[in-house]
Amino acid sequence: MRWLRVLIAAVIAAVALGATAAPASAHDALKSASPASGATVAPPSEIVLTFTNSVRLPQVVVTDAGGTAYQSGAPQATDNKVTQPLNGTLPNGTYTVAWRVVSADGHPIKGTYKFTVEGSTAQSPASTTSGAASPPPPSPTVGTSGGSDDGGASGWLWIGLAAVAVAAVAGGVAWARRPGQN
Ligand SMILES: [Cu+2]
Repeated sequence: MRWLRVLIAAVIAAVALGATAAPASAHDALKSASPASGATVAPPSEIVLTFTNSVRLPQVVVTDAGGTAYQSGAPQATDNKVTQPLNGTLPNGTYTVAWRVVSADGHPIKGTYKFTVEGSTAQSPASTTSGAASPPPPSPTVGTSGGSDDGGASGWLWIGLAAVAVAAVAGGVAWARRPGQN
């Protein structure tokens, strides 16, 4: 009945490998934003990001097409909302909001989106003196769209599961190959 032992060993290995392929639990995500992604609006006074769960340690950078930053001060995180005040009245143009937060499960999540300002009375800095604006602070994000990082504990969990799978395969093969009754 050696074939039966090999079959059982294969099943053990398949179950162990299947366990490692189980999907990771979902991260929190950006649920909505004001101004909304792709919206054309009058100059907003602040950016409000609403997430699917409580978030911490928010970073928000709002830049125009020329790279001038318009966020003012630090963003505030209250439960699942992040509010980022803006610096004065935004001139007409397209703006990019880059955000990064730590979600409830400890994973950092980040993303960017654009909105457009119309009907503003403010002058664009490009049409006044150049170089007057302060340089933008370091961007909190290098992503170009909504994304997430799996790292830290999650990475070690995968390594642990892989080790369990390898041990199960080795154990199953050794068991199948053991000398014994025919
Ligand atoms: Cu997560």
